Amino acid sequence: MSHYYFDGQGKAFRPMVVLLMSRACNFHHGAAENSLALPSQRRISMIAEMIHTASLVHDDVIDEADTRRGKACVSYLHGQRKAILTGDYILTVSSMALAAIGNKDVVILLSQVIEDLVRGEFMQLGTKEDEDERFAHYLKKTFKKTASLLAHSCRAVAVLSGSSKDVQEVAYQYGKNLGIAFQLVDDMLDFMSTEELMGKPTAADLKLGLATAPVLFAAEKYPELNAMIMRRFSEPGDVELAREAVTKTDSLQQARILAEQYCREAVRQIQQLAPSPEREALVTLTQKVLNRKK
Ligand code: GRG
Repeated sequence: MSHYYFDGQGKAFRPMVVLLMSRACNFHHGAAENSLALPSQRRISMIAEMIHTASLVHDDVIDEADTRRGKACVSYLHGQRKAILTGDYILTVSSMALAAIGNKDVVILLSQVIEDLVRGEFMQLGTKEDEDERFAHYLKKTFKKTASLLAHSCRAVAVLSGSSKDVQEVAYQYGKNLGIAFQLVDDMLDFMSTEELMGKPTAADLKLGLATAPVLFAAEKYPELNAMIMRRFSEPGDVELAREAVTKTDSLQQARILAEQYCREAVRQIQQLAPSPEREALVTLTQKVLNRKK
């Protein structure tokens, strides 16, 4: 069961970012001749994907999902108890791999990710009563659920490259901004994409009671959405009305503009490193995140 998702069908976005960041930092730190990722940095890239995969397995239990990556999810096939243990097992093996690197600072960074993932998931279970606090709550949740893993893994490989605190901060800020943009696009795609392409049902967030950026923007024009957000779209017709409000307004465009702002900041950060093919790839990646369809 723990091997089930390691079949090459995921996008492997996190390991790709971590490996590029490793090489960009190594290059910046003076390894111009040979900026290949170190074995410890390669391990971080694998650990990042393992933590991500463990959280997906648990997420599908929480959401009672049927499908993931276009196939039946572990909890659907084997039941919730085995899925929880499978997620625990993947997380355990990733922790063993992390400890084996033997760097205390890196252990602290990646442990923070696990705390953030759980806290982010808890934040998602609640809805802020005060409408003015909802967007800030959403962005904080987004950082914890999605961006923290990229931010902390990028910082970890910068630490392993022997980089200065300033470069470590650049790596962290790149991962954080790219991660928030990635989730904003994910939330847009939930309204735009087809089930076939995403490998999971569309408008899934609304059906789960979640108000993401597009709905929060739409609520500025249609204040009647606020009552639906508060009751987590639980009454008949709520999901359809919210979906309609998103289509009738420019809220998807607003979400895109916000994602673009985060990508611009990611680019501004990474451009502080010495120019290298990997640094350029990290710049290009921000465009790919904005234009992705799945
Ligand atoms: C067991 C570590 C652990 C955590 C438990 C359930 C939970 C707490 C956290 C859930 C976090 C979660 C599922 C965040 C969503 C992040 C996200 C954008 C997933 C989709 O990522 P993609 O598009 O997926 O990169 P692929 O399938 O390509 O890997």
